[in-house]
Amino acid sequence: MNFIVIKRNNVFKWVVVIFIITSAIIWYSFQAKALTVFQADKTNYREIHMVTGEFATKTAEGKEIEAYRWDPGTIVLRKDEKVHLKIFGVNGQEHPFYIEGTDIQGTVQKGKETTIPLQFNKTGTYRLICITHPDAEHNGPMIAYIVVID
Ligand SMILES: [Cu+2]
Repeated sequence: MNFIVIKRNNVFKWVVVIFIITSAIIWYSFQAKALTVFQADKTNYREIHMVTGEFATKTAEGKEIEAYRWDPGTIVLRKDEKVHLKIFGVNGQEHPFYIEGTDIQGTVQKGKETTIPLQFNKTGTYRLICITHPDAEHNGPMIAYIVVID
């Protein structure tokens, strides 16, 4: 018959071995968890929310002036980051838009949310322009700036 004999002077060695194994398991579990969170961030789209707004007032002469706006007017993305830009139409019936330097285009309608998938592989500033309200002469400028950084 074979017995596992733990000699008294070996007890300290066993404690050290068990301590190292336990530490390794805890460290590995923590690493695995951290990695999962990182991967989730990589595959999920980050959501950025925007609305269409309107500034309206009267001048001293009683003339009504107004400007439609994307709000917020500037958003920041990382290069290659996957983002869903969700724009909800509040003011104005309809805002047909395009993003300069891309083939992205669409329309935001009152009471509806438009989702625009974004992913830029080049840094720079891209303008989201409403075709109906591109400048002050057309109740704008309804332009938002998409800033893509490294
Ligand atoms: Cu507009």
